[in-house]
Amino acid sequence: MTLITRRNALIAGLGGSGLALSGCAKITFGDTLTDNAGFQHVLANAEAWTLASQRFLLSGGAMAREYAVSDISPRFKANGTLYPTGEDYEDAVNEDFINWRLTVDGMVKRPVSLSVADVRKLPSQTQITRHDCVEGWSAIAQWTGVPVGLLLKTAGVLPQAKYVVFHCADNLDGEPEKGGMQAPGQYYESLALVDAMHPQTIIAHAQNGKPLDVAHGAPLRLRVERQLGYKQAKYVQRIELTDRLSGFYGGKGGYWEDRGYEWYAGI
Ligand SMILES: Nc1nc2c(c(=O)[nH]1)N[C@H]1C(S)=C(S)[C@@H](COP(=O)(O)O)O[C@H]1N2
Ligand SMILES: [Mo]
Repeated sequence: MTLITRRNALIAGLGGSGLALSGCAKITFGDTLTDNAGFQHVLANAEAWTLASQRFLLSGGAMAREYAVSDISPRFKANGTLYPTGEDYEDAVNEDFINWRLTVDGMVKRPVSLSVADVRKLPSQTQITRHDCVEGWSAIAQWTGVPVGLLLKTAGVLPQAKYVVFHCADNLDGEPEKGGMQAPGQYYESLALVDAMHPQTIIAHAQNGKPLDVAHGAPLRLRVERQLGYKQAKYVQRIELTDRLSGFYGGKGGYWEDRGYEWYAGI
């Protein structure tokens, strides 16, 4: 079972990247994307990423279970922020996220800034996985997106970086009944580099074959498949490399971590 899953993931990874890449190369030449240095770097690194994920799979790294299309839940509950407050997000929805940027910066050699359209043109992968929320519900969905590892390789992670911080667009109220530090705050999450580089860790732009809807994190969200629901940051705008988590928000590496949850939320 595990072997078959790995093998399929490997084939999907190789085939998917190769196909998408040749498609991208065509689009890129003689087109405005040529001016986008970040985008060019991502394409140049797609092959390096494929090799790296192949090595990971062959070395026996633990993969989250993947499911069949028939297992997809008819309804996937939305949780936490369902619609970020504020005019900026409202404007972004109204203009179909054309001015939304995803930046990769901090302890990197070459900061990257991508539009959602750029992200959609990058080599994507698709995985059907189960989401487990600590509140006691689970749901299976298919996610399509760009490996975070590919984005990191493109930006060139500096040797001193240890963590990857995901900044989100929403402010969430505390939930006093859960105890801990309950002031409202900006949602954010973070991962150790090894989990960010995991071949199933992606910035997803589609759920069940359709662009993400607002309740599920439009236009871009994190999927880190071997961890719990609260790590799956929605509305991601910025990916920041750092050597310590103490300088961010409450200092514990995430909105819920600052309120008492575990930082390493392995399933
Ligand atoms: N930006 C942001 N990301 C978030 C949250 C949130 O409130 N804001 N809630 C988290 C929690 S607790 C869960 S279970 C999942 C829910 O994702 P869904 O709304 O797509 O089901 O998103 C996680 N990521
Ligand atoms: Mo959750």
